[in-house]
Amino acid sequence: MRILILGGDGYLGWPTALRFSARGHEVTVVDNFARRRWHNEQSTGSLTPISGLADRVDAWREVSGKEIQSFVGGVEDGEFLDRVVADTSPEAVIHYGQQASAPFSMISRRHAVETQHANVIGNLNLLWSIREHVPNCHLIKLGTMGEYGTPNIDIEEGYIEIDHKGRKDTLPVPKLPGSLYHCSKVHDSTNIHFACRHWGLRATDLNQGVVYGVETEETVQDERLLTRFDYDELFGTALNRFCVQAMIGHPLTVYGRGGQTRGYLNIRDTLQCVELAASNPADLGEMRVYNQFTEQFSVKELAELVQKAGAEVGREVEIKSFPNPRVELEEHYYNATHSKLLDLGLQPHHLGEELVRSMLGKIDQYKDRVIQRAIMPKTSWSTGELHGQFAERVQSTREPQGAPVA
Ligand code: USQ
Repeated sequence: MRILILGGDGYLGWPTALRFSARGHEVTVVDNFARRRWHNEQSTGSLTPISGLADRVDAWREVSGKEIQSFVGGVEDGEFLDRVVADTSPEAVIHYGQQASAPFSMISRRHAVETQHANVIGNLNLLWSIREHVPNCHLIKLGTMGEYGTPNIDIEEGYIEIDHKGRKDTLPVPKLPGSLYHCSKVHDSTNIHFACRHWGLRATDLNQGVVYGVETEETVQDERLLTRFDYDELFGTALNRFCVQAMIGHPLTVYGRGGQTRGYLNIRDTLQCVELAASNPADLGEMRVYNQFTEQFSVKELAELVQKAGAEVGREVEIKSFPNPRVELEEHYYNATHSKLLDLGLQPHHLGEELVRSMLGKIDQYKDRVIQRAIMPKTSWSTGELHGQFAERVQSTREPQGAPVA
């Protein structure tokens, strides 16, 4: 299959490119190195020493004998993207090429605008390029579980049957995004749904949970193939951050009460899910939605898991509650359906002490590269005195109504 991967230099994009190339697909990657630039702006970086894209591509050729084609440019540039899509004529486009950090989108107006411009306009450009050049192509779009937020009812996979005043319809699940980044993904879903309904395009929106892990089958084959691993307050995600904190003797940064529950998955399972979506394309005119995660955890549960695994490798790990920089529910009901990828054959890697121990071992190799200043959160969802009162009000008006946290 001819596969175009947007964001092919990133944490997930690069290992995805390797996976499809290893399986014999014709892979092209596009990236504008925005993540590397955003790290430079903050004087932070990947824990793992990552090569430049051209060096990675050369290393992969040496290791596997396979070629990955690459283009440098941004999806926000519609003419550039149009040329790439016309030249490569992909059968599937996997779109990771977005600003993926919730805290980044909340730093300032500039960061919010940059996020929504990169994400919403980039995705819109892509929809037009597919429509113009490859209308049969399957768009595989990385969405997020955070589009749904934390409603006090079960979360369905994209659509919900609603019975209202005696009439029924199946409609997109209502969305409650928790950051301006998450809002951008909601806007993308609306635009993709429109393009499928009105232009007959085909798409799979993969509403992914929080990803953790350092390695995949292909990246372990050569140090030059390593993918990036972020642990800073902006781009690092909960479990990855906790593992780094454990290895450098920093207290685990649980925000607030730690009851925040999300869906999580291993980076190896991201690759499986994307492969399953690509080999089972949506129908023309259809926007499928898959909830892409394998297990639910609260932040507190993750911290306790890292503490236990740390003890097994001789580390005394402290768990500490820090004032929550975000406005979010810290105790809530959470039960999200996630059966469609399992039905297609997903074999989850479950998170346990053994897996965390292996992450800690890998992180230990690079712990001297950790920039301590990058760990503590500095980005507040809102500012000023009102923040605390508002966050409290959010919490008290939306306490769970008797239902247990699943
Ligand atoms: N959290 C802590 N301490 C930390 C970091 C995070 O308590 O040091 C808490 C957050 O407050 C939040 C939860 O952990 O309640 C998850 O935060 P996160 O930073 O791991 O993930 P999030 O900001 O939600 O975003 C990440 C990815 C994003 C993806 C999303 C999936 O950066 O690209 O879309 O996970 S989901 O969470 O399902 O929306």
